[in-house]
Amino acid sequence: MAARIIHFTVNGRPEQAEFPETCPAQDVKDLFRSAAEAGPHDILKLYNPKGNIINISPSLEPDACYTLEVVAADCNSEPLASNGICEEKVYLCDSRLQSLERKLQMEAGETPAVVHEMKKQVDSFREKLEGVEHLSWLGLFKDLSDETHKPSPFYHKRALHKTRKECERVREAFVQMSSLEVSEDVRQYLKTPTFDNWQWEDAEIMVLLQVMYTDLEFISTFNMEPEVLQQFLFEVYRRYNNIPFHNFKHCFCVTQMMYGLIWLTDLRSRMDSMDLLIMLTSALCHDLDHTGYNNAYQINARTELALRYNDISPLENHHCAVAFQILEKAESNIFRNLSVDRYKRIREGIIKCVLATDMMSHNEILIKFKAILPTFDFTNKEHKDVLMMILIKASDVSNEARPLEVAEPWLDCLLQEFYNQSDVEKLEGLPVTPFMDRDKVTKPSAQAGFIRLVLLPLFVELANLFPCLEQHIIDPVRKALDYYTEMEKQNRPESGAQGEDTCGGGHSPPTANQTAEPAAAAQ
Ligand code: BYE
Ligand code: ZN
Repeated sequence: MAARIIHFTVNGRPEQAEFPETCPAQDVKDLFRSAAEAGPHDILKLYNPKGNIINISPSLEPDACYTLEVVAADCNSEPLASNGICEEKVYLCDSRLQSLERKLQMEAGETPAVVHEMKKQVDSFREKLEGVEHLSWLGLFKDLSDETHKPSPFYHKRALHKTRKECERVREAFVQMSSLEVSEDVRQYLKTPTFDNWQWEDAEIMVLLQVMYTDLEFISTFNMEPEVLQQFLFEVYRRYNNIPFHNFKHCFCVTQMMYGLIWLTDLRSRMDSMDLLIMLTSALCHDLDHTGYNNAYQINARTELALRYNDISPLENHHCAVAFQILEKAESNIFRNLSVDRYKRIREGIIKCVLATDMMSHNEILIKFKAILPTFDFTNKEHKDVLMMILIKASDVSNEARPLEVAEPWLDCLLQEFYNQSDVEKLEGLPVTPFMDRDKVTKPSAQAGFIRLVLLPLFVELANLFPCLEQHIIDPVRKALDYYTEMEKQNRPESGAQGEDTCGGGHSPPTANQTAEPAAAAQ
């Protein structure tokens, strides 16, 4: 069978095709398509030496020299010029190849790995959102209720405040109970750090707070009227929000630890009752109207509080301001029978104590305390001020000094509040606080780090001044450290195995930055 050889150039490159004379026209076309490296959707143009477009067919002349051109089906691509090699042509060719590659990738259904990874992260975040009730307005929350929520810029403030009904119920129960005598056993138990807050209802807790004011003889010493104290306690109860951690029960625990420390260290024999009144009332008020989002969030989200307080301890300033709003009302002003001078001193003391609970100033206060320890003098006002700040700070973070059954649920509550914040930070595109990120923090490693780096150094200094705390506070805290260190080991995959990196590397102690508020709270 006679073969025909046709000469042509494609992209300036000389080529020759060979096919039998009886070859079907389609085969010849396919042959030219291959020579031009053209895709199935590309258009081929064949020019004869005169420059006219002709059909690609078996009857092409062997002696002539043809020119083949490829036109991309993609109308954005320009046809390739046919004569000579120049930079422009190479560029066009390259961009055509890229567009072809993209098309091929899409047609072949090949999704790049990075897209897979992003999809996984989006799916997992959606799953998390589906479980967050207060974000239900997003339409993702998996709940049977058919209530429709509208998007609101204040969604994180939803269902935060106590309802009127809830408050009335607790107030009635409290007023009824407050006339009952609290047994001597309970009064003694209330003075110990082993006290279990989880056994008591809110109204009962208010009675216990009343017992503290009574047994420290504040009512008689400061001429407090029982109804005013009750109204004050009720207002305090009312202004703590329904959030996982910084709620009324936390306020009670901190106040109860302060009360316990006063008795354990026999502070009544070393400080005057004004100072004790300042400390107990500060503890009671120290987290008023906390919304469950820390200072870093307030500042990054430019909340009303951050704007009002110019980013300076917005939360603590707010807690304190709410306390004095309550005290501004005569019916709930427990200091209303005190002289102006005494009220001034109390106000100054409460402000100092509540602002000291901002963990941003943790190191500063601890350093001051260490410096005065060797010459500590209970008659020195500056020394006393630092001690009062250290005592409220210690009470505030003292959960781990309590029995394990009491302390562990508190840690779960705190992590719930932290995780919620980081979820909202992700949703709002704000910087995510690392120790609050549920993808980065594990309970045992975070808490072991916190105990080692924050709790023990604080309590050890305090025990230098009050040696009895070694037994009542430091021992249980060390037990908790062992407990979480052991849990951390159990959680950790066998050494050598590839495991999740948790909170700054499970094998080395996490840095204070990742586990504690002091450094991490910095923006
Ligand atoms: C502190 C600052 C703000 C609010 F994740 C609460 F490991 C706290 F960092 N408190 N209060 C008690 C705590 C505790 N923080 C931690 N453990 C506590 O027992 C550490 C955190 C769980 C984390 Cl410091
Ligand atoms: Zn607190």
